[in-house]
Amino acid sequence: MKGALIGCGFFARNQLHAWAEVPGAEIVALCDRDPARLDETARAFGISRTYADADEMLVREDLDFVDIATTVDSHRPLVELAARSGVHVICQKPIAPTMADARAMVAAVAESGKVMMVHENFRWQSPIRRAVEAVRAGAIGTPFFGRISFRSGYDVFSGQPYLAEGERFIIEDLGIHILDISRALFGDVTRLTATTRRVNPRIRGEDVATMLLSHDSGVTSVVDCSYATRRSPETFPETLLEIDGTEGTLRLDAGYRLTIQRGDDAQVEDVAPPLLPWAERPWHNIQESVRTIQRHFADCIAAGTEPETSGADNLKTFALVEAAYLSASEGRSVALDEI
Ligand code: NAD
Ligand code: 89Y
Repeated sequence: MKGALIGCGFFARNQLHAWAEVPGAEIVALCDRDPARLDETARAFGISRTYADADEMLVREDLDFVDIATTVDSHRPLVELAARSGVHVICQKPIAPTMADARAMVAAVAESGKVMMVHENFRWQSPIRRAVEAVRAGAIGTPFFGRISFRSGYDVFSGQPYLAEGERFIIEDLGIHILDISRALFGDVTRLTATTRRVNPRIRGEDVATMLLSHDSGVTSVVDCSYATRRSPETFPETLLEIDGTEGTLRLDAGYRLTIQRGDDAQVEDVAPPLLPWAERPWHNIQESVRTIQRHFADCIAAGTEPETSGADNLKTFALVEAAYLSASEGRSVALDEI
């Protein structure tokens, strides 16, 4: 499959490195409206076909898919362009600024008959995947409680300065991943309650969020995230898990240590992700998941199947984001069918 990447910024280089390791897919063109970033990326990855304008690129290039790695405001126009052009599309999270935009994007691609996947990669991190598979296989019986926790003091603003500027921050940027992990573990959600705080005075949005979720399956989960937590060890970008089931417990602790306890028997496993040759600590966990999700996209297109993290599936994760902001602003519990 021939693809083009749109948006040559901070995160795109991970996607480009990963595409080079996806069998059957190749990035043949790049697009960015910033000429310096476009040129630098083209040189770094040896891709000579470059465009400042995505419409022009889709007219001139013969593509099978586009990979959208721009920030959220451009996602809807670019996904709709991909749909009009009849190509498969991967779009970075968060899918859109609003639920109405997100629904329109998914509908546009569905109408075109092509595949849409959201680059919702945290559930594809290998330590998380190991935990999801164990829970789905019944390793701890039927789960009834889960805590999915991401707490850090890592400076994300130096690489992604726009994160300090938006009215929304941690739920839209990071909580979205953690909420998606909760869905991957326990299924869809009926009700959510959230509180938010801003601790860092130099940013506009909230940097702490605590969410309580009731899942259709009967599980109650606590999803908490913070970029205002200074502690040792600094665990960025690890998501920690604590899950109780009818037959045992599962914990994913700091340092990628997975413990599955059934009765008195506790099995401890080191599930640290590999350090790919182009990756760097501490981002290697996220970087490996980029390769995994992109391989999943290519495999689904080849097999004619729907990606696990399809656009349609991601509407349910994005609805949790919207419900969390609504709950926090109105100080009440929100039913998901209100969103
Ligand atoms: P960035 O601002 O560094 O890069 C975005 C690039 O897109 C810029 O170079 C900009 O010029 C270009 N661009 C914007 N609109 C365009 C358009 N219409 N046409 C062509 N080029 C356009 O942003 P980033 O930090 O790389 O983040 C990009 C996306 O990736 C965001 O949605 C962010 O949330 C997401 N992200 C995901 C992860 C993850 O783990 N999944 C991690 C970091 C960032
Ligand atoms: O943008 C965010 C993401 O998706 O993963 C981590 C991050 O880069 C900073 O919170």
